[in-house]
Amino acid sequence: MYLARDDEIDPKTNIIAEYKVKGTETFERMAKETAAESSVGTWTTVDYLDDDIMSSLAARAFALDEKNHMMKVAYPIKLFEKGNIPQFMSLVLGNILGMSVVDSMRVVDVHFPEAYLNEFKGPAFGIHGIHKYLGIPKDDPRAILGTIIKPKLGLNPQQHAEAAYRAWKGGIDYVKDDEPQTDQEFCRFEPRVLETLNKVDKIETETGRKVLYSPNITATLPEMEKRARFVQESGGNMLMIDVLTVGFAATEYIRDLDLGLPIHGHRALHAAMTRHPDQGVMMIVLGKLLRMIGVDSLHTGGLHGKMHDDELSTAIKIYKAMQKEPWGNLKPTLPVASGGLHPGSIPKIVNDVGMSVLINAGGGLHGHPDGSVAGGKAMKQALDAAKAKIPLDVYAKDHPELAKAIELWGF
Ligand code: CAP
Ligand code: MG
Repeated sequence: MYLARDDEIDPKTNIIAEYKVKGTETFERMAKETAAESSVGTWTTVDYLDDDIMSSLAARAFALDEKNHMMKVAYPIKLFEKGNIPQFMSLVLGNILGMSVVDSMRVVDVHFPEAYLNEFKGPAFGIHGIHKYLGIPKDDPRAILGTIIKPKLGLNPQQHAEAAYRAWKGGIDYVKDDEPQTDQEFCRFEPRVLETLNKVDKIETETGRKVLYSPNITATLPEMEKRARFVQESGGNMLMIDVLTVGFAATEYIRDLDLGLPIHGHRALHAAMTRHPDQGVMMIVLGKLLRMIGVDSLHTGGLHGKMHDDELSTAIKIYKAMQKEPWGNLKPTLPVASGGLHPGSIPKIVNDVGMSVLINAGGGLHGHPDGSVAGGKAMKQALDAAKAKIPLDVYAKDHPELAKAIELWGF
């Protein structure tokens, strides 16, 4: 019971999860308890659990690899309500991570049959929709350059909008609010949105370029809907949500309003689940679920920045999972590199994960010795150099803003 041979598992009718499990119990016992607790079993037998239920709904552990502490569990697709991510998470990422029979458990990856995947809407825009809005040709993509208004908090709406304008003036495509910026008395949401959207119009009139601004609507769900509709009515072109602190259901609710605004997903809180090497849920799992519910762009790790990342090959896997096409009928989610990045980071990032990415620099743009406009120029120059495959120090010889950025932050 609760165990199977690899060749008995049909990936078309099972969701398959990979777990890293450590403990002092026998590996087989931990595997069986995991499959039982996350499907139809519990800690002791109960009369009502008959053969029919077992044969149709019992999860089965397989591919037990004790040496590497790895196992897979096949979950019959019938265990899951179509289109219901919270229920999926309660089963596959739920009780089992707290069972005392294991010392630790980490959800390493999850693989979905197309039949389950295609019950979700996925991103309304995704990579290609955002590229199209910005006029980036599908057959010649370039990284999208973004910034976060810094300081993280404290600017008033006019100052916030001015900092955004300067970054766009320098040549970047996208500005976001910082993740803890919502509707505080020093910077109320509505005036911040209106002031900054005025600058969107200004820059588009001045340069003919399309630019994006994603106000952070993170709040209670009724308030998020109110703010999202305010952005839409004010002529906004994107939203931002701290998708993990508001939750998957709330994020999906906003996406399903179909307001015609791409959703940028910030992943604050993820480190509580992703960072520990033996306990929690890896970012690739969270990323797949957020792509399914339709986040258009999602932070996926700085690769070469200030925040903790798994080893590079593991971090790159997340980017590939977001960019993967086809993946059922779901559009690809734009992966976002951020955290301690600056112009010198750009060639390494596009070398690792290609051009279908968004690269965000907050301090690495607004901290430029000559200010935010120069910071934006330096970012753009670094991307131009990367695209032309010219080393940054060579390109910097006749690009002073880049020269100053790499003098200060290196590359
Ligand atoms: C980056 C950032 C982002 C982090 C989030 C910050 O600012 O705005 O929230 O990148 O981390 O507040 O630190 P800097 P991740 O560019 O000034 O570092 O992308 O790993 O989720
Ligand atoms: Mg931030």
